Amino acid sequence: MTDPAQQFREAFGRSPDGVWAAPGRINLIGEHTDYNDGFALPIALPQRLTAAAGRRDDGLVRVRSLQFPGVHEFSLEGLAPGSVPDGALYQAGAVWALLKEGHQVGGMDLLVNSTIPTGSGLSTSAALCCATVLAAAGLQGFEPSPAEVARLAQRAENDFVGMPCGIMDQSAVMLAERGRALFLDCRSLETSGEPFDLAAWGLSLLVVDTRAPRRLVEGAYAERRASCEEAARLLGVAALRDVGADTLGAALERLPDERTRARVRHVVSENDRVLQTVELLRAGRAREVGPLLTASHRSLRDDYEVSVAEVDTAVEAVLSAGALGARITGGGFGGCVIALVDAERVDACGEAVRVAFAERGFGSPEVFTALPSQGARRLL
Ligand code: GAF
Repeated sequence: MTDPAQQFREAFGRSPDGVWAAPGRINLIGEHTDYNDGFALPIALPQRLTAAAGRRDDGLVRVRSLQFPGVHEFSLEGLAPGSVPDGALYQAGAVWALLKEGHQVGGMDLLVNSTIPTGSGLSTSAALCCATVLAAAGLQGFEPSPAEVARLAQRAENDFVGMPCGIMDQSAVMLAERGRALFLDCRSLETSGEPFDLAAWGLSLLVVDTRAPRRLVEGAYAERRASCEEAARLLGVAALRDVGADTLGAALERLPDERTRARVRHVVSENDRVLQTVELLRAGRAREVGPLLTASHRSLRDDYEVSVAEVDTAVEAVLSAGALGARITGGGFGGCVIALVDAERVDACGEAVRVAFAERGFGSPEVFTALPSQGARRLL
């Protein structure tokens, strides 16, 4: 990626006062558990977004992105949900969340550049919100803790953008460490860095960006969340986190319909799979994580109903080419598949996906390997 400060100079004709970077993420396991107060295990990607920012003294925020045309401008004065056009929505949400919580924010020019594939469910939006919170606060000489930035960025998406996401993506963006997976308890917000030394294990993490258009994402996501909250209410618990895998059978009997039972079955079994995965990683038994990934996929496909044909095709293709396990990652309805594979099977798995996609008449997928990378930080 070329120098973000130089790009800022070219865009705005002056030097930036600061530059921040925020990565994309993939979630190893623990999907649709975050808003159920459960567990997740994401890593940060090497692909990242940079935000170069320069102060303005007129209360305006001007945003340029090298991935999208045009300059988008909004005023700090009267900033409110619904008042900003799409081109600067996430940046405005981040600024709004800071203002709403009583922090000082000034006008700024902001240049965004990203190597995170957009529209692939790799959390460009969380990276953008986190980077903007960091930039807007940093220009005022204020450095919120990484966990605080994650919370503000989630608030921006929930209350400004209108996406009722949990806190997994923002936590991964802010708190992930190089070479480790981030074990996240979404109730206590406690985190720990877990061993994820793929090279030492002779393994690779393959990412298949199916490039399937992500359909119905926000409405269907909100519907899943509402149905989990309703199930928790019916079961008399604060959140589905409070239903243990050992009492799942009894809990399911108390639910009124098969669809709700399936949603609960996914969330409860997925939390259990995260805990099992963490135990295996700590014991250095990473290969045994494979079947848990595949079980997670089947659960997301059949019980949570967030998969699509392209994603299922990629999962089955890598498994038939010898992957140890594979699953959809992220919110679903399109997006990416991850697979845990022996390092020497990477090419064969990638080829198997390409062949399967060509046979089914799907567009070309993007296949790459990922190493766990560092969370967001200030570069300049
Ligand atoms: C999306 C959301 F933004 C996350 O909060 C999480 O719920 C995820 O879907 C599913 O695990 O990425």
